[in-house]
Amino acid sequence: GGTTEQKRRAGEAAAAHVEDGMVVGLGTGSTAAHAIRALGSTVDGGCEIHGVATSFASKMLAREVGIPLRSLDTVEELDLTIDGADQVVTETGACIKGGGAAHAREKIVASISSELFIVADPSKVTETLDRSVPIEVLPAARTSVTAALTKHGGTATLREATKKDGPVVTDNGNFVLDCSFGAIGGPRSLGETLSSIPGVVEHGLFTGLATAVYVGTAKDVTCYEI
Ligand code: DER
Repeated sequence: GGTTEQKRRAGEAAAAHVEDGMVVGLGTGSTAAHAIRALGSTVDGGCEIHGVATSFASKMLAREVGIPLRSLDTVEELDLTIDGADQVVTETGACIKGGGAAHAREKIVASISSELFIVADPSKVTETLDRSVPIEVLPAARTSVTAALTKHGGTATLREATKKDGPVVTDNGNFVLDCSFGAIGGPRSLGETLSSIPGVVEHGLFTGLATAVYVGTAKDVTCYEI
């Protein structure tokens, strides 16, 4: 993965676009965390915004840095969401998310935001998505979904927790399958296939959502408008 400096530059560059009065989606992960911390300083400076968290993690960090929060079920639309990615194609904004198992709520928040700024370090940038795709599933459907994914050429593994016995359990109480498909030529159509499998709550292919990608380097930031 990237360095703290690269992540910080990406997060802070995206956060700089937040204006007074905005409702801002607060992404999950270490890169989005830099944006959340930057927004905490903006709020300290008198900027009046409301944040909508995408996970317990981002909610707790937002509280820590003093960003007033709205719960997702109280908003119909947001001005801007800032979130990270596990892999991103800077030309199209297509990305794989879900490394933090927060992609179900992240996608809801992103889908009702006017703008979605993906923040990343260079290690996340690729020409073709080829990482495994995180798929949140109802626990009861883990076996049936695994079988369906195999039929679609995927190889799925249940995401085991490290500091808890048994599988990772998402903030929504579900399991995560990490499914590799090799190089993904058509992320939108693969995403539609994954969404059609009964028991799939949400997959980590984000297409047609990002409006900009901020890639932080050691010295500066590159912004790719989508
Ligand atoms: O879980 C997620 O979607 C996160 O955004 C993740 O993909 C990126 O986390 P990172 O910024 O810590 O690499």
